[in-house]
Amino acid sequence: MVRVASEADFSELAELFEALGFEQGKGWSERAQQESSSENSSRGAAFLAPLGNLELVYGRLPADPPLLIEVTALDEIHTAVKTWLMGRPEGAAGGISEPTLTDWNARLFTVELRPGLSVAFWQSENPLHNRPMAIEGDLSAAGRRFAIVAARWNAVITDRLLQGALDALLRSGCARTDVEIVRVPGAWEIPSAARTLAETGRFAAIITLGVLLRGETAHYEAIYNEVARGIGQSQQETGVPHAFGVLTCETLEQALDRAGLKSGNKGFEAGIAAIEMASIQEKIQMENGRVSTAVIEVGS
Ligand code: DLZ
Repeated sequence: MVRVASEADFSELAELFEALGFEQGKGWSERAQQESSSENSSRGAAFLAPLGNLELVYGRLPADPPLLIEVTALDEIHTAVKTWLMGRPEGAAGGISEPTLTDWNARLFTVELRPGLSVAFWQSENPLHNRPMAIEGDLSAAGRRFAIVAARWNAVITDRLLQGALDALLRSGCARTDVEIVRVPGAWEIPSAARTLAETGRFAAIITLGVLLRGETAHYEAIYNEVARGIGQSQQETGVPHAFGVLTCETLEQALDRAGLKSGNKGFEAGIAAIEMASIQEKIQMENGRVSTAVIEVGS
């Protein structure tokens, strides 16, 4: 929360943040009942930052303006602020400095909206600055390609799993044209199709979907073990994440529960796991320049 000196400063800053694309949160306004002096009224304007951190500073502030905003794309923000300033009736009256290196390993520019009202934007030059402790995937599927391998055996269930997986991908921003669906006869055939798709190098992740019913499957354990081993091996040897959405159930009723009835939709869960793993894979590669894999199991 930042207290500003006047209503004019309040409006000026609010306009600037709106122009920079900050999403507006719920503001508030409070007026004293008896007196109308501005001393007795207050207003808040909220701007939502998708990622934020609270920084306590003891001693001198690292720069002059009391309002220091850390950003991750300083040059783009600089251009946006400049454009906004030029569009004001008074133009870039107060002035905007060029981004310059500070003595605390950051680049910073200051914009003076008018005398006495300045804001500084800065970006750390340390690539590890404010990095979370763990690498975590995001859940955006936009711009990534996915393949789904779905068995036709027990289609009444696998169709629902497929619907769930597609739902996860499309609702997470994946384009329909970026999803390739391959139908195979049964669970036994999933690993070879998954491996062929993974080896093309065209997909960020593969989603495998099938249902094995213990009561109806001869050599159930042997088939299940082989399917799981084959999918895991394809993932490990190609480096492409494979989400495991092969259900192993005692009965058809149990399988139905896991395909959209009582126990969620394991196809949807496999879709989300694939999206997350695709993102994690990308981040690990960016950080370390190498590929890592992990087993994702959502079935059983
Ligand atoms: C043969 C068979 C049996 C008995 N049960 C299942 C099953 O429960 N789930 C499944 O996905 N597939 C089953 N299959 C078919 C095999 O997976 C495979 O498609 C055939 O044996 C042909 O290779």
